Amino acid sequence: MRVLILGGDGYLGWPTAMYFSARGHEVHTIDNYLRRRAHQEAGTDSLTPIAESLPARANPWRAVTGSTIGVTEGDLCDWSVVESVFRDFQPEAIIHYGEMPSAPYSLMSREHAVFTQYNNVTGTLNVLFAMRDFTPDAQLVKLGTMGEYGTPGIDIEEGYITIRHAGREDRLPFPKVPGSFYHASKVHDSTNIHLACRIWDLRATDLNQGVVYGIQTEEAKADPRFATRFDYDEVFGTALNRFCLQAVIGHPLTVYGRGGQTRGYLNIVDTLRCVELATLNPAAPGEFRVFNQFTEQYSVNQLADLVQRAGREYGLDVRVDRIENPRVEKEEHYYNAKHSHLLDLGLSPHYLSETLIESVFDEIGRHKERVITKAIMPKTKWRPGPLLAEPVG
Ligand code: NAD
Ligand code: USQ
Repeated sequence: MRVLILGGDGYLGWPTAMYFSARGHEVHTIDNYLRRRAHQEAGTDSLTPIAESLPARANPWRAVTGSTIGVTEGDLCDWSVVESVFRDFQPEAIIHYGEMPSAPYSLMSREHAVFTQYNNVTGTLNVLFAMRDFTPDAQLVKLGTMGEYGTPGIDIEEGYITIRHAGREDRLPFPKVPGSFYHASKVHDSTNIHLACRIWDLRATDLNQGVVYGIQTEEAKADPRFATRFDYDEVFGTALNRFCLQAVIGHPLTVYGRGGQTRGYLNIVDTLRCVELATLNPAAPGEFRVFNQFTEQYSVNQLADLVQRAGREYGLDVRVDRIENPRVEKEEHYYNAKHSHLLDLGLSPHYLSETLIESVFDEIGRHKERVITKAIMPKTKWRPGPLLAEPVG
């Protein structure tokens, strides 16, 4: 299958490119290095050293495996880039990771909020028009987020809910209450993709993904030049990855507020399998399918406990600090999200265990001299004003 991977230089995009290439698909990637530039501007970096560009990753991949991963270094917001790749490559599947993925980044300033929504919504609109005009039979596999739903006091369904109102009933998109301008950009994308499916008969799967953890995939660990990025800073690092790194370098775990914030989590190897399952079992023409893509639910406190226990086994002295929450979010809440569609398609989850955390510790330990400690404590607040310097409990 001809598979186009948007955001192919990213934490998830690069391992996905290798995964599909290793399985005999013809892979092409697009990326404009937004993530790399954001790190340069902030003085932060990936923990793992990664090759300096997509061609510098794709060339050794070809030398070792004999398979080519095509590269376009360009911006999805630039129509001429999107148009020429769709015309030339004629993708059968488009896997879309190519967006600005950080909630704190989108709350840094007015400019960051505007940029996030412009970048994410415009890039996706360009992709939808390119599909309509050049590859109407192709399918879109789009990375959305569980954060589109927020934390409602009812069970979260997979995309749709049947509502009875004033004596009538309909199956409608599940209500969305996103918690950042980034998460809101994904809601806007979902609305636009759903509309495009209805009016142009496009096929799409929205993968509402939970928080991803882990570094190693089968392909990424085969050669140091195939490594994916691993971020732990306050802007791009995600909860469990940050906690693992903090444990290894002896930094207290940064639990925000009361720590009851519950989210869906999944291992990076399951991300690749979920995307593959969605791609190999496409939506029908006109169908806008939604899968909730995570394997387990944890509160922040439960994650901190797990990392502390695994750390003890590993010989680390792990302290947990409850610090002032820089975000505005519920810190104790009901959370029960359905996630059966990908299991029904054949997903066998890799659940979080202390053994797995210890292998993440190993990998972090190998690069710990690269850690930029000043990048760890949160500075970005949802509401203006200073943060408390001391732990709150
Ligand atoms: P990432 O930043 O590492 O990857 C995104 C890639 O897209 C980057 O390489 C970036 O340079 C590129 N990009 C962004 N805007 C672009 C544009 N306009 N043109 C071309 N390239 C562009 O992030 P990630 O963690 O790999 O996330 C990938 C996708 O998955 C994102 O859409 C994110 O919202 C979603 N997601 C991630 C997680 C997670 O925990 N990592 C969880 C749920 C959803
Ligand atoms: N948190 C802490 N301490 C930290 C970091 C985070 O307590 O050091 C808390 C946050 O306050 C939040 C939870 O952990 O309650 C998750 O935060 P996160 O930074 O790991 O995840 P989030 O901001 O939600 O974003 C990440 C990805 C994003 C993706 C999302 C999936 O960056 O691309 O969309 O996870 S989800 O959370 O399901 O929306």
